[in-house]
Amino acid sequence: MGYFDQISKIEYEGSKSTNPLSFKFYNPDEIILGKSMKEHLKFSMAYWHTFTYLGSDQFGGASKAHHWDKGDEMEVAKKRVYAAFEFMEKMQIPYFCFHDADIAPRGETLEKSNENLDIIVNIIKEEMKRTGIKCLWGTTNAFGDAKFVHGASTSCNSSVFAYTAAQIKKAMDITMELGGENYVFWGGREGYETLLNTDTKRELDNLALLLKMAVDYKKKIGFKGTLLIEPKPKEPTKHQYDFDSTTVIGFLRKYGLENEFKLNIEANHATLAQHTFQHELNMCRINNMLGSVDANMGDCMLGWDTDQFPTNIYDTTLAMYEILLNGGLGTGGLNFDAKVRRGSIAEDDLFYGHIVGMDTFAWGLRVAAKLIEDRVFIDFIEKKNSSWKNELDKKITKGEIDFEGLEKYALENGVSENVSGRQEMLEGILNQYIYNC
Ligand code: XUL
Ligand code: CO
Repeated sequence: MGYFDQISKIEYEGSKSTNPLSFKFYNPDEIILGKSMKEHLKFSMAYWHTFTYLGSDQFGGASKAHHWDKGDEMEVAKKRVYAAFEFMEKMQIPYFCFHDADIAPRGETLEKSNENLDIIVNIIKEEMKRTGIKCLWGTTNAFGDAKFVHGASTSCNSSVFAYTAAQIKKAMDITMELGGENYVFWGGREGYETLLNTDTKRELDNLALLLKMAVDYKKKIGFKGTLLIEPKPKEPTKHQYDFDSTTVIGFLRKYGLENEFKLNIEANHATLAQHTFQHELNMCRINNMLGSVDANMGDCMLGWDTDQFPTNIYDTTLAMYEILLNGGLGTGGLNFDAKVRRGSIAEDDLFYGHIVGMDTFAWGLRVAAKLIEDRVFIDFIEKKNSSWKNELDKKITKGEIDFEGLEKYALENGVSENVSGRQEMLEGILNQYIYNC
């Protein structure tokens, strides 16, 4: 007997299907630009939102009572593994991501917490073997517990720095044991509330020190996965140090860590930083730093991280556009860091959330591939920049001309005519591709 006996495997039925428990656009084996949809998209389930989050918010407690959540903490943790793998199998989701604290209860001591982790990791390993489902990435939760009140690696308390390192060490060990393809750093408490009590220089130096130690440890144990940093501008702290992609890239370069890390870009974090999802992906792509994606969306009426399932086709199209131009995500994938709403209390709501997310990305992939095949924006951008293909261009880009030379050029030639940016025309074409694909 399983935990979702009332639901059978979700299959592709096409866009006209009236069966809500089917894929309308996600057709895993369909080939797009020479690769199957499932290879392009590498979907992953976030363990925390799907199997640990029970609906609590600032104003109320749990709203969801999952029927497998019965027994003591360890029994619940074990049952959740079986429920999670059955869910992923039925959803055709080939990967999962986890925090240490999602999969096993914390014990009274670090030793006890690690013991609990080892027990659950063994069960997860068996389920991975049985199903062929893989681990996209693991991480540690160094933000929830009271000890992280002043930060984790950025804490003013050096014993908290040590504890953080110990948690990361164990989380990296188990991620490696589970064959994880990446390891993520999201600094939930690595930031500040006020500069009146914060030594930002020391905190940033310490964050870099911790990351350096993590790189050393990765090499020592032979972990082959990619290390990823996940930017977020605020929440839970007022200002998070890993504010957005360009801040993180600058930080990594300052401390000589740019070749050791890539970035995990989350859609809702991008919009909290007042950027589009596409902007963040684009900044990573042009810096060769795009590692993986936390696929979700926010609510533009709200100023916090609502972590909703992605349903906006415009955003997924432009996200997949950047991902395709990047040549894919390498070891990364599309992790649904998304939760069904507090009021979505039925167990099958977990399916509807993932179905709409997978379908929206699948359609986005299809549109993005066509936009690239037809070179719609590529050719336009090339044409717009065509003035950079003359003699002046060569001198500027090769550093063969200085201010005096440029002044001479300006005095002799003035400025040639500008071309139109044609934004509205391009937006119309984008809509046309979305409708017709
Ligand atoms: C928080 C968030 C995290 C990270 C992993 O906003 O996105 O869940 O993805 O710690
Ligand atoms: Co995330």
